[in-house]
Amino acid sequence: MAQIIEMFLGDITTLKVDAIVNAANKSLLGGGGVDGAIHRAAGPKLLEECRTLGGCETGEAKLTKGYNLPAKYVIHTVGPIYFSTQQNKAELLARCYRNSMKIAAKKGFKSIAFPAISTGVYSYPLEEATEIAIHEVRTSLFLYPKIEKVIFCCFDEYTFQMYQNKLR
Ligand code: AR6
Repeated sequence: MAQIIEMFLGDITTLKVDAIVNAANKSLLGGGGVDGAIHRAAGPKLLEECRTLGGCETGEAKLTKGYNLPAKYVIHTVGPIYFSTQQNKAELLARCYRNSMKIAAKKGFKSIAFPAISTGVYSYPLEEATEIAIHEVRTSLFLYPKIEKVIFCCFDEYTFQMYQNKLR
């Protein structure tokens, strides 16, 4: 089966895929940015399920249903906070992508969409974060041939351009 990496410019909550990834915080109880958008679009039941998960460590990922979202599931992952993480930032960010792809593979998902994890409120420099995202997704696609499509969802033109350049 052919595997593809696509780019999308816009709101991740509009994507009809098996799972969208949320750039959450350790509490998993919501926040701003993409996290806020996902909770608003999914409805209050998402928060209810998140409360049962006991939070999430940086670099780890946890699964919930998608509720009112067009996506069936949400994979919540927690990226590193760039200026308060001293060591291992790149590895922690890489783990977000790796662990999200691992969950997708385990659940038999065929399509998954990622936001640019950590590059908003958490201030990870976009160029380095993009390189990590692409490298980890490519490696995981090789490991998990049943995942057919990965979408990099970019919320602004600048991020979209960066992914476009790095994907070449
Ligand atoms: N669809 C796709 N991407 C989006 C959307 C959206 N609707 N909204 C924002 N982005 P951020 P982080 C982009 O700050 O840096 C939250 O408060 C955004 O433009 O959402 O990992 C959490 O609760 C940027 O490119 O996530 C945490 O406390 C990217 O998503 C904290 O922010 C990531 O920006 C996590 O910070």
